[in-house]
Amino acid sequence: MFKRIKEAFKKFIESASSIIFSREKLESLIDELKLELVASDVAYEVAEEISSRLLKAVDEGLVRSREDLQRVLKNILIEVFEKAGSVDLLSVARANKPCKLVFLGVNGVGKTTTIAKIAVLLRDNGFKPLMVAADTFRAGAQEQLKIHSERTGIPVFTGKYGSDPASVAFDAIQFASSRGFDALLIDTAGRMHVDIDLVNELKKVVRVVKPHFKILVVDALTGNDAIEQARFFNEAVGVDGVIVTKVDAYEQGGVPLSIAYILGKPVIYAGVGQGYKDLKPFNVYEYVNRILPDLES
Ligand SMILES: Nc1nc2c(ncn2[C@@H]2O[C@H](COP(=O)(O)OP(=O)(O)OP(=O)(O)O)[C@@H](O)[C@H]2O)c(=O)[nH]1
Ligand SMILES: [Mg+2]
Repeated sequence: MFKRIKEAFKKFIESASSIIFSREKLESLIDELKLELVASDVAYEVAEEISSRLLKAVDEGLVRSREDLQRVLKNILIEVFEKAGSVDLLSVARANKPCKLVFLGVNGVGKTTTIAKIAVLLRDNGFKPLMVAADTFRAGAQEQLKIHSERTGIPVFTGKYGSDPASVAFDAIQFASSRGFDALLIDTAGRMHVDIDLVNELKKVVRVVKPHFKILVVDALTGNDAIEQARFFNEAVGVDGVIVTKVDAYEQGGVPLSIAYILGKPVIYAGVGQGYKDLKPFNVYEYVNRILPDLES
């Protein structure tokens, strides 16, 4: 996990250790680091921010040793995540019953699986969740959620193919309140992310549902695409938090950092496998410690 970005930081800190800490030499190492970061799925503006903050620290005389570099880098990374804030989804759900969660994301990122994972998590925490198949566009979308419903025993609300997703979501809300469901997980259509019809459809769903939380699901393995999708959905309907999937197979490492910086919204969970329990709360400190090299090594 996150091998490549860790390697980038490690190489940087090790190369820096073997030189005298002059501005000129550090500057060229920082330039190299920037390129390595971009190759590790760090969005250009984030890599740019990291390098200019590093140079500033150098100019302020804060970087005289390998330990200094490590500390300065750690502070820069933590600050990116602190600016993005943090959200405890279970607290949001407890504070808003019935809690309405809308899931956004393009096809194939793991959106449906993630909905089932969150539904299981909510059930394990005492909620009565209902999954809602508001993707009435794509053949198979409703069946996918039904399969997860059969496997997990968590009910699903479906509508007719071709019907208006917003009206399916609206009906689901009525159904939930009459049956005592206290959390709705609404699956929306994915398609291509440059589709204006999709934007209008999602806007309508959001207008009708008035969700308490809009969760964007992105696939870490798509790298820069995931970052572009984040920008797109955030501009289209606004995103409150992000779940990054397939982190178990992800080596580049930069996607969570880039998303936090670019959206200024928290990464709340990481998908770490195909099972329903393969979902981990995203821990900023753990992530930062993982992508920076250990000083001893
Ligand atoms: N390794 C791994 N696989 C995952 C993870 N999340 C989802 N998957 C797998 O990714 C594939 C696609 O997941 P879906 O949930 O169907 O994705 P989707 O975004 O709903 O896709 P469509 O509805 O087909 O567009 C499935 O084989 C999932 O098991 C994860 O965190 N790790
Ligand atoms: Mg799906």
